[in-house]
Amino acid sequence: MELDTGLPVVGMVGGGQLARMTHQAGIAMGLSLRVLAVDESDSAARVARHVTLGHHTDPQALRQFAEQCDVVTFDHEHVPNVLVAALSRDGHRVLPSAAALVYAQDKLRMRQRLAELGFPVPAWRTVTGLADLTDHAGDTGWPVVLKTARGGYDGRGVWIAHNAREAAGLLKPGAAPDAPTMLAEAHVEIVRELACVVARTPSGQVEAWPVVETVQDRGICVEVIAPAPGLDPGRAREARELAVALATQLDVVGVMAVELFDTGGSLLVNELAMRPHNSGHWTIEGSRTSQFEQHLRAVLDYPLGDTDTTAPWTVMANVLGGSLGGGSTRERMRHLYAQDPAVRVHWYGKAARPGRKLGHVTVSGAELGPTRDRARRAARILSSGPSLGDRGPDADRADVSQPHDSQPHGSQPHGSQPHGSQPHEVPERTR
Ligand code: AIR
Repeated sequence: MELDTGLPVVGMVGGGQLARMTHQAGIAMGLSLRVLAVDESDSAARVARHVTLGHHTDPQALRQFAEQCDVVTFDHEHVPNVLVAALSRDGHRVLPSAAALVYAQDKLRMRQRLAELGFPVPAWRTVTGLADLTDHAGDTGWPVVLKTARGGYDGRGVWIAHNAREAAGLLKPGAAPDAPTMLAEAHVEIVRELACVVARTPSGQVEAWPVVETVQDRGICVEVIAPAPGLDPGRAREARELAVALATQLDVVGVMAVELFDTGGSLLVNELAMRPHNSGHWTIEGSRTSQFEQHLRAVLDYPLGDTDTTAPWTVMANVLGGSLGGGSTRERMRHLYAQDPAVRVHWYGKAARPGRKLGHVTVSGAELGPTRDRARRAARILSSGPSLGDRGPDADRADVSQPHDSQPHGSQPHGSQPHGSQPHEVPERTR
């Protein structure tokens, strides 16, 4: 407990954007999140007051960090499960527990447990060698999805083999590890991907947000639409009930995201995450309680907040690094705010790398089409700079081609290729 405020100390292992946004939510709750970060330039380390530098795989760093905290929680799944268990054995309060977290860390364990509990999952099998992959294809047909059980994220650790030759290339005979660390899954024909984010307290209260549609590009989430458009109310109820039941049966504490495949006729569980999740970023503006606040409430065993929406539609679009375009980040921000001042922007303070999540934007509205267009356009402007088509809803009102102040950064006309001579891909670092 912080002696001067009388409030508990929450520590998060990992200093990424999820910790950064959790810290932001914690401020209003009187908290000042402790962060165990690898580097002082990590997203949350740039903004939190109490940062410990150390690696999430170092037992001593974890122990010393936990000693400063009343409760320890996570910004990613990469802390070895045995170390999470060791912290609890040493008497530290760690949430979610190692026993629950393993199902978000190890896809094989997750598939086995969910199948035992009777939750719907794609056909799968453990892969210890090429024969398992080809046998699986014998049952489900090609293509077959090959996944690493541990450590994959944002499209990494997932491969698709369309035929035996490709499978052999992925898994050379004799090259498979001794312990089963891979799994094969049926390549499910899906209509779209959905997600249901829930939070659960140690006392067993569970709240779910509306089911959302997630749009992926090469394995990376690029857009989230809340609620999922055109989802049959019965199916939406089924997804929420499934997520609530999963959180309860796996004894999860904190936020959990359940990624789902919508096959048209049924729902299948794809993946689990036990932390705030990209598919819940929309809740900062689009729900009465954000997933970050809810995660803190849950790990502190406070009663959970209301998950009702604040608008008929909310669309979140990620700003990814890597696309070449003109203009500094400041110019892009000026352009975006001039075009569409109601867009909510969240930068994570990260250096740009291709495909890296650098920030996101959120737009709420009464009609899905324009709301989605605005979110997409805003993300495009921030990641690649404005293009000729980027005339926002207020374009006639705000003359974005003539910024009103004469700062040198803003003096370029927008909408053509004026910045081509000085491409600037790396966003300015923000504090
Ligand atoms: N994260 C964790 N699992 C999935 C995601 N997106 C968040 C966490 C983590 C950060 O992404 O906040 O710390 C790592 O981002 P990056 O770009 O450094 O890989």
